[in-house]
Amino acid sequence: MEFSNSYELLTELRKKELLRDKPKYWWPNYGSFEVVLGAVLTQNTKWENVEKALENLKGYTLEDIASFAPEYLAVLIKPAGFYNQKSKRLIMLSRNILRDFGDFENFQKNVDRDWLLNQKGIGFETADSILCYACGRETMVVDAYTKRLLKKKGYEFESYDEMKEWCERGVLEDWDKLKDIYEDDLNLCFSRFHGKIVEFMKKK
Ligand code: 39A
Repeated sequence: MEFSNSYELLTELRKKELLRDKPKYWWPNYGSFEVVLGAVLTQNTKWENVEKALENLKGYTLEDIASFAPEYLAVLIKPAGFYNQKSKRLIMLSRNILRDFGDFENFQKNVDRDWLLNQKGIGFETADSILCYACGRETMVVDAYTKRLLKKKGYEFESYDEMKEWCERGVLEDWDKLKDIYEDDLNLCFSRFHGKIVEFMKKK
């Protein structure tokens, strides 16, 4: 695979039909509170373990998680690892969402990256996952898969944000060629681009 900017990388990945059987925005249950849970649970573990934990959380709302005892939530999310730490962080995050935004819909509309980065245990990748896949914002997630793929092709970056900007820049510069494919929806394009990178690297 040869590319000299992120538009060319996306074009190469599109030929591989990596998301054929996946949801439209790739992340399951896009636009829901479950995405927030998944974004925290996927830290330092495989997605397949996150799926097991999410299965145990099916039907629980933001309000439920905020009211759980840490020991109870820890048992439910055990498959995702680091369960005591993740349990406390998810409860605190849920309580802070309710305190500062009142409900999940208001959180989706009004949260920003700084608010997320100020929450315990939320770094750049988790914050951007929540913004992109739970809140529908025009921002791209990059991760260890992205870093590994780009490094193999000779691209190395000083920071998370530099790599993210490289991924976003090529798409924005050639948006006239992409906008019809992605229904004039930049969030859809960034969602699928990240998803394609992950699915491509998982097959390697
Ligand atoms: N690593 C991952 C994933 N692998 C994933 N899916 C597959 C669906 N998600 C949503 C997040 N991180």
